[in-house]
Amino acid sequence: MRLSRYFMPTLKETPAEAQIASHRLMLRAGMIRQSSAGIYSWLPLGFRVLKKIERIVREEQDAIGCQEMLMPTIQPADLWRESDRYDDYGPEMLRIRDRHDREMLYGPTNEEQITDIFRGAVRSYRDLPQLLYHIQWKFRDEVRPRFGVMRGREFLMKDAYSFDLDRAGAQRSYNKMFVSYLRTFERMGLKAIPMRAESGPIGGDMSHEFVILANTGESEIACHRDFLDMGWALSDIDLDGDLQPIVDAYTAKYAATDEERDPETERALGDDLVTARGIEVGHIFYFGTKYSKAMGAAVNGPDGEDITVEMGSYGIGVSRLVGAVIEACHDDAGIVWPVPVAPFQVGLLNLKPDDPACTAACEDLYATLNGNGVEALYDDRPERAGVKFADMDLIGVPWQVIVGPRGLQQGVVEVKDRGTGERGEQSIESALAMLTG
Ligand code: 5CA
Repeated sequence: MRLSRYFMPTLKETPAEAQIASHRLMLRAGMIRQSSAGIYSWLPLGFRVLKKIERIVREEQDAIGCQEMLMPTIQPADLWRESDRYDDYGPEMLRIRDRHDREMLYGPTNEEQITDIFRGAVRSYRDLPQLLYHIQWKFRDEVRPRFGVMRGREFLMKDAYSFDLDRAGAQRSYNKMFVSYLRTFERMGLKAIPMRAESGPIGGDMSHEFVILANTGESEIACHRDFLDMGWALSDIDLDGDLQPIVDAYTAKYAATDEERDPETERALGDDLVTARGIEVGHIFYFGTKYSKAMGAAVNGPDGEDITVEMGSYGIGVSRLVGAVIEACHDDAGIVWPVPVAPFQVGLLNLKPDDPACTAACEDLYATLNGNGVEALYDDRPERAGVKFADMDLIGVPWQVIVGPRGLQQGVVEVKDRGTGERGEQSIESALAMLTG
């Protein structure tokens, strides 16, 4: 992508309404624009990151055999009356009437919708277990939408639902999701700690929140110090095997969100206790037959008897994660993207676009990077070098290749690692070998 053609409306001034780094940086880097309170448009740069995050989430859901589908954003109110949640949900639910005066709502989550689909389609215990998910926009009319995409009213969520014959099966589904979540967040360069959590309006008796530690987080948490430097080596796990030992290992030590904190355990931990703030990026629930019973979702068992299915639901805040990654990865100059979620891998800075040698070298580099599938953002604008450095630091592309006339005379370009700030001169060939390797 050529920056001269790219729609990336950066801001020099810090927007007054933004209180935390991620909100500030997303506005300044031209990633999002507010439409109304808690509702945002995703501009090209922000949308690229959203898609990268969505893709990692999707790959890790697929890896545990969870099947992707797509349910609508608008749901009929009657479904929510069946589960008794229509009145319970209160003013957070956006209620709509269609032209026939039918009561509809913009879905804040999809338990009712998926249970309705399941009960109409699945008859036999042989068809279980089932794991289904979708990645779809949700609406919750939050009292205090704030911090940009972190607490929005419209937000993108991955929500998955499991259907099992019995509690042991439901536990296996829960464990798959638990491990999948650890892997998902690790791939984004984040360390998300699984914490005992309250299950809230969703109900149920087993629930974990996945929380990233950050000073600007909205949740107050407490955990054992060991979580801070616990190794997260999860790539070689057999996802079809018994995952209970892994779940046990990650839940053996104390980690709890605010509502679940236990003063006695905390006293006993002494110096091993850490209290901190965090961002909830995922939340998983086992709720047994709460919805299946209310809505009549049962299958025929081996002896012809009716078995009400055991369910769980599993959410990831996909759009919130964009902000959460920035909270975890930024410095005074701007965003520092972890490579897997970076909007581009390489920023190519042409320091003198009116110099034919510089431009020829840049065009060559740009074509080679593109040809090797490396996503490059080429700053070919007729701007001062200082502006280019500041913008590229702000948008946080992991590698910068800086091309200027003086270096070129010696046959070298400068390569900067945005993460460490290290910069060094290299021949064009060795820079390319490193970036395309
Ligand atoms: N039905 C369940 C699981 S599918 C559910 O809705 N869980 S939730 O309420 O915890 O939401 C799942 C995730 O969505 C949260 O962990 C959080 O990361 C994200 N989320 C929730 N509310 C918002 C919001 N207002 N803005 C951005 N992300 C949100």
